[in-house]
Amino acid sequence: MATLTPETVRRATVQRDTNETKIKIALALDVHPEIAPQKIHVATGIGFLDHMFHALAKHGGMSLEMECTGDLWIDDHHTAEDCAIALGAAFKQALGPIKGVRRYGTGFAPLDEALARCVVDLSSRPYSHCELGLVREKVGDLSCEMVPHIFYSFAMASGVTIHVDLLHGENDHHKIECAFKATALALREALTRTGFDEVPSTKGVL
Ligand SMILES: [Mn+2]
Repeated sequence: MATLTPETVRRATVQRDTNETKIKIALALDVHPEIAPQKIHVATGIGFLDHMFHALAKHGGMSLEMECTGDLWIDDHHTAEDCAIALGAAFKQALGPIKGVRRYGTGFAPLDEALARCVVDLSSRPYSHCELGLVREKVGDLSCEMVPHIFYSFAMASGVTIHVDLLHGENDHHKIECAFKATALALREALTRTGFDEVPSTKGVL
C-alpha cells in the first residue's frame, strides 16, 4: 500500500460562479491525523444543507471547505442544486482517473428509528436513484423535493452511480440525515485505495 504523503492526498478546488450562485470548494478525499487533518467548514446559507454536507464529509473521511453566496431571496433551489454540482465536480477532479480504488461501496446508516442504505459505483456512468419517503414540505430551510435533486446533481457532476433508499423511518430530519451518512460510508468504501494501480473494470477503462 502506497504511503499517504501530502503530495498524494487526492484534492481539488472548484470555483463556480453564475448569476444565481457563487461557490468556492476545497475538497480532499484523504484525511490523516498528521499528514492531512480532517477540516470541515460548510456555509451555504441554508443551515440544514450545511448540516448534511458536513455529515457527508465527516463520515466520508473527507475534508471539505464550502462557501456559497446564492439567491436565497428567490428560494433554496439554485443554492442547493449548484452546491451539489460544484461538490460533484470537485469530487471528480480530486478522484482523477478511476484506478487503484475499490470502485464499489455500500453504506448503511441508522439514525434512531430511520435506516438508509446507499450503494455507489465510481463508474463514470452518472445515475441517481433516491427513494426516501419524505412527507414534509421542508426541513429547516431546505425543501424536501431538493433532497433527491441534490443526489441527482452530485451524481451527474461526479460521474458516480448512486442508489440511496430509506429502508424505514418516521422523522424527515432523520431520514435525510441517515441518507447522507449512508452515502458518506458508501463513498468512503469506494474511494479506498487497493494498493494496486489497476483499473477496476473488465473493460480496462472507467
Ligand atoms: Mn441532525
